[in-house]
Amino acid sequence: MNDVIYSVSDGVATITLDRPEAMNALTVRMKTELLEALTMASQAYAVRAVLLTGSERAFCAGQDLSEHAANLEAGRGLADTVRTHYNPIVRTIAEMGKPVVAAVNGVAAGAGAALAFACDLRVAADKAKFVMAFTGIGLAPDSGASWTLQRLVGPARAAELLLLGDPLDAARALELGVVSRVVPAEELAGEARALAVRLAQGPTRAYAATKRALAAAAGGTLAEALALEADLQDECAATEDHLGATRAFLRKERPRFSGR
Ligand code: T3D
Repeated sequence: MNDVIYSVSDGVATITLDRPEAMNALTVRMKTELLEALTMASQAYAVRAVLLTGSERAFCAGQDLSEHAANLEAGRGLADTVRTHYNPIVRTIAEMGKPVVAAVNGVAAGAGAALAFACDLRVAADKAKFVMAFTGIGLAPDSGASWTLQRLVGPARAAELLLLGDPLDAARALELGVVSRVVPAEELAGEARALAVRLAQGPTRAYAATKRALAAAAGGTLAEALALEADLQDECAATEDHLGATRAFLRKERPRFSGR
C-alpha cells in the first residue's frame, strides 16, 4: 500500500492514513487502500480491535479536492464514486464484528470527519477539530455523516454543524459527546493504543453483538430491540468467553477473554 499504513500487534490492527502533504485527503487510490485495510482487519482472526488514525498534523481532510475538481471537469458525477468508495468504507467500519477506535490526531474535515463518526469510539488530541466542510464547497453530507452525527449529538446540533460548517474544537466535541476523551496531543497515540489493546483483550463476540444491537436499535422499535437482544444473548451465552467469565466470577478470579 502507498497511502495507507497497515500493521498488526497485540491483536490491534492500526490503519494510518498517510498522505500528510495533503492533510491525508482521500484520493481514489487511498480510498481503495483504506477499504482493503479495513477488510483485512475485519476478516483477520488475530485482529480483535482496530485503530484508525492519520499521519502527522491531520486526521483526514476529506475528499481530495484536486482529484475531485478533475472529476468534475471530466463531467463525472459523484454518485458512483460515493457508492463505490465511501459507502463500503463506512459500512465496513460500522458493521465489522470488532470495535474500531478513531485516534483523531488533528483536523477531520468532510468525509474525514465522517470516517471518525463511523467508528465506535473516538479519542481526540487537544488540538484536533472537526469541520463539516460539505456545505462550504456546496455539497451535502456523505459517508454517513447525516446518520452518524445526529446519533452522536442529536438532530438539532447535527443540523447546526452540517449547515453552518463551523469548526468544532476538541473541547466542545467532548462536551457534545462527539468524542469520548480528549488528551494532550503528545499522549494521543499511547492513550488510543491502550484503549484499542484493552478492547482487543475483551470479549470480541460480545462486542460484535453489542454493535449489532446498537445499530439495529437506532432504527427500530423497543419490541424489535428486545427481540434482537434475546437472540444475541443466546449467541453470547454459547461463547467460551461467557462461560469462562462466569466461572471466573464465581471463583473470584479475573476473567481472561480469548475472543471465542
Ligand atoms: O468527489 C467526491 O467523492 C465527493 C465527496 C466529498 C466528500 C468530502 O469530503 S467534501 C469535503 C472536502 N474537504 C474539504 O472541503 C476540506 C478542505 N480543506 C480545508 O478546509 C482546510 O484545508 C482544513 C480545515 C482541512 C485545514 O486547514 P489548515 O488551515 O489547517 O490547512 P490548509 O493550509 O488549508 O491546508 C494545508 C494543505 O493541505 C494545503 O496544501 P498546500 O497549499 O500546503 O500545498 C491544502 O491545499 C491541502 N489540503 C487540505 N485539504 C485538502 C487539501 N488538498 C486536497 N484536498 C483537500 N481536501
